[in-house]
Amino acid sequence: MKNINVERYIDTLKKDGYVIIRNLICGENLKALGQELETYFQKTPQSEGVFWGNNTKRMGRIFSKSIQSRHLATHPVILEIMNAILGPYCERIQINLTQAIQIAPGEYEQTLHRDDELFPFPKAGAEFMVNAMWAIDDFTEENGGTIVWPGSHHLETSRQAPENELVPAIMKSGSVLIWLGSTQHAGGANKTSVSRTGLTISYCLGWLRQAENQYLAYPPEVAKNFPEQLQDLIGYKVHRPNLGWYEGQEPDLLFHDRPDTLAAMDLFTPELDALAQEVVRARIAAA
Ligand SMILES: O=C(O)CCC(=O)C(=O)O
Ligand SMILES: [Fe+2]
Repeated sequence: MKNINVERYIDTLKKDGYVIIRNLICGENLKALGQELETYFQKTPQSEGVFWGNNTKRMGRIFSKSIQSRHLATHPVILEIMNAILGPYCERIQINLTQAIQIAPGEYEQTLHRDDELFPFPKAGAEFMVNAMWAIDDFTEENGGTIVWPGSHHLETSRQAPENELVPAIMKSGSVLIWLGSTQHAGGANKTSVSRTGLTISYCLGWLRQAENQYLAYPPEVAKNFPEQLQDLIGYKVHRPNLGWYEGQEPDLLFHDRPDTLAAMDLFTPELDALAQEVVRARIAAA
């Protein structure tokens, strides 16, 4: 792997609300990824609606459609960045959604938005989600490269930005654009004669509802074949304390067994566990 100064990317992401990491994947892996996605794009109808676009194809459930995408989701550089931004607000981060996006010639510029508008709750300075957009094709100003409003994560939500403040994320195939859920951005208009393909892998705080229902996208009989790190990110691990259990236990037990009844267990953080034990000890001592 390239020697990458991740700290520098994290600093830029916090300051500008977005960052581009150039050429993070290349060669055979990149080619295979493009081919895996293209096979499904050929069968996928156009999306519908003014936000998702009528001249765009969008498909989810990407970890089932592309083996390469599983490596991208757990890329150590990406996870270090995601954990740096989201880690302070949760016990573990999780996948929010996967969406491959193919913007066809003639598509209009998308409405400016913040992706974290999904979560209608005051954010109090916290980040709730962060997106990674992998460029499958080169992203240019003309072909629908994502448009970002730098610094907008500090501003009020607006559907319009001063024209000279919008920046197209120009990047070569194999690069990745990362932006905060609070950064205002949009898919660009495609003014060329060929489509632009990108793959979004979005991450969020482990205690939120995921935009793409991960347990329906990857039920246990599917997810059991994924690498363990990806299984955990999808959500087959409890967010401690006690969020997301199956019969009071870790949901990844379903990869091996499906017992009819189970003992419910405390699924606490070590700190909470120690505190709970301390309370009981003190009660016993006082009795
Ligand atoms: O396709 C893109 O470049 C970005 C799309 C986007 O921001 C979205 O659909 O939320
Ligand atoms: Fe978006």
